Amino acid sequence: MAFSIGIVGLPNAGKTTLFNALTGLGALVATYPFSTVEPNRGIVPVPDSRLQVLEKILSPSRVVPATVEFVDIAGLVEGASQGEGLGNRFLAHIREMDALAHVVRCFEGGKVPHPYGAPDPRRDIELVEVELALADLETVRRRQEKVARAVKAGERGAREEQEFLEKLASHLETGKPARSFAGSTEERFLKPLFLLTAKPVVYVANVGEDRKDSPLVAALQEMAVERGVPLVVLAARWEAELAELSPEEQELFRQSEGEESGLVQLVKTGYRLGNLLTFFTATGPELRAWTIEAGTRAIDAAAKIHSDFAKYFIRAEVISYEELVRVGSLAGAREQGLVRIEGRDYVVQEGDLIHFRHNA
Ligand SMILES: Nc1nc2c(ncn2[C@@H]2O[C@H](COP(=O)(O)OP(=O)(O)O)[C@@H](O)[C@H]2O)c(=O)[nH]1
Ligand SMILES: [Mg+2]
Repeated sequence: MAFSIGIVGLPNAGKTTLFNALTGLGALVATYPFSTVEPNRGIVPVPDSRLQVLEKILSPSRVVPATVEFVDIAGLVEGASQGEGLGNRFLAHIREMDALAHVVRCFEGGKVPHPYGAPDPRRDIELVEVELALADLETVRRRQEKVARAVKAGERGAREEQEFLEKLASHLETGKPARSFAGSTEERFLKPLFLLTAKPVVYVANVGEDRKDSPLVAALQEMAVERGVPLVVLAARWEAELAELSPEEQELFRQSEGEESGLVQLVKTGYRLGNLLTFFTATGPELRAWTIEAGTRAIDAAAKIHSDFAKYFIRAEVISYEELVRVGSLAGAREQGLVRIEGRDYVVQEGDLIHFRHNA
């Protein structure tokens, strides 16, 4: 399953515009067109310049980048945590996500009404986070009832969990997200709750064109730093318009921008939220980037490609991206003994190029 990032935010923040802009990214990363699973779900290639370098060295006939899934989650209204409006469905959608991209409106835009008058990043973020924190509070309360019974029954560890839940509940009651809860070191109690506000998040400042230095962005920046949340600044409408041009035209516009586009930064940042890493395979004609969680063993990485690769696993032949690039050819690397033989328990590293030997 792809790593999925839910786009959340107040109405008219630019969520759908951003989603549409992301659909254009497929055109920029050759050979992997953006594909829409449902109207609001799309698979987006992760831009990775290493693929172009490897392509030169290995001359594959096909290149397949890693992907992430973005989901445009509409339906937030005040009271969503109480099941108002589309509240319940909204919360259920968020629960399925691995991470969140929280779009915050930083464009004034006279014609586009703001649900609370005018944009105010701090208040706007808090409105969304409070709704999510309240929904989490419900979850914690339900768990507290169970644990109270376990404490009565004298179950081991129940008292400890009870204390943890009490502190967590008071934290959420103030509208703060679980991810900023100091006690979240208690992973074993926190994780099974699947709280919405424990999910990693990136803030997205949606600015009007050429307004990357507005006071609204400055306010959001301050908040992001306070909370240790990464921030990406982009102009969703401009990006969405670019997305409709041909890849060549897009390149021209982007070159004149001179920096990595906000959209690319967002995909990369979203990917990083997942504690994920990328390894490569070059089997037959295909060069491909794969996504795994950091700490994954070779045998589990093999299973990701095909369950038979794991079942009939013999060994992994591994070279790091840096070493391969330094030597400049796979044959050369082999001659120099730089292609390592690793067993099933080898922990895959970022940028490894792996050839799995198996007798499937
Ligand atoms: N002026 C301006 N309008 C924008 C910008 N981004 C989005 N919009 C407009 O704001 C309105 C709401 O955007 P939409 O993406 O539908 O918001 P959503 O409700 O969060 O999905 C649309 O009319 C967009 O064209 C922007 O950067 N500047
Ligand atoms: Mg929308």
